[in-house]
Amino acid sequence: MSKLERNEILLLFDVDGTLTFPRTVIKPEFEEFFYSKVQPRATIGIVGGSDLEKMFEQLNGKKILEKFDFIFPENGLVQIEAGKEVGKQSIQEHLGEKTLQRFINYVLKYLSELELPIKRGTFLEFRNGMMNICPIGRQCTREERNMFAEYDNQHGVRKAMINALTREFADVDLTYSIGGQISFDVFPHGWDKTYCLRHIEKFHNFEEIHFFGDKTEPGGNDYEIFVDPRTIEHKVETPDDTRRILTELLGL
Ligand code: M1P
Repeated sequence: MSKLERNEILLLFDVDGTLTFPRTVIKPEFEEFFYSKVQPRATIGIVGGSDLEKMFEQLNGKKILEKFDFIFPENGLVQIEAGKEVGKQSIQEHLGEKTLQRFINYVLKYLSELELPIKRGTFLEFRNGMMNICPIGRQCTREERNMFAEYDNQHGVRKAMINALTREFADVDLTYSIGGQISFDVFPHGWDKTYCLRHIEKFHNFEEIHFFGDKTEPGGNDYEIFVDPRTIEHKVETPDDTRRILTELLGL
């Protein structure tokens, strides 16, 4: 059981699969446990692949800006501390418009030639520090999402597309990771979830930084921060695992 003071220990959490079930809202019992028991005992932060809007949707709105000491949307390419945005990265500045368009055009062409059981809208979501590519389209319903996730498990649609992009853009500083059910994220090398540690190290000095995540295998978007020597890693499958580990860690 940790004996550290609140300001000496940082707990960093992935969102999907760790605080919530995939792309769903946090359960009220878990939220109550988290804010009443965990938050008083440790500095807390979230580091998700999603953008801030999706974090609001999944964690019950803007109150997270007050509740969490750190919020790191888009792997920490956007940095929010004590409710205020303190920094962000820009993928278009990093790649330049010419390379960016070469990439986007290839993605659109690839997707236009891809046959799937169904397709909806919003195939490429352009964010601050990354792009999110979704073969079925982000506008699908929950049933359609679950159906595609199953189809992708069997047919490896996302893996095949990542392989094609890796080959085609071997000359470009880009890497790919699967963080959710239906899409994958694209960003420059090193702009994975370890990016948030750059901000933490620069301004803070915690005795221990713990990371909780589910997509910890190579290619998953928790992998790099999970194996990073600066974090103490906790692999979870569901929010119930997160709760169990927190109870042990903090002696709740
Ligand atoms: O937070 C994990 C992932 O959540 C979403 O993935 P999907 O819609 O595929 O379930 C996306 O926001 C993705 O960027 C993110 O990594």
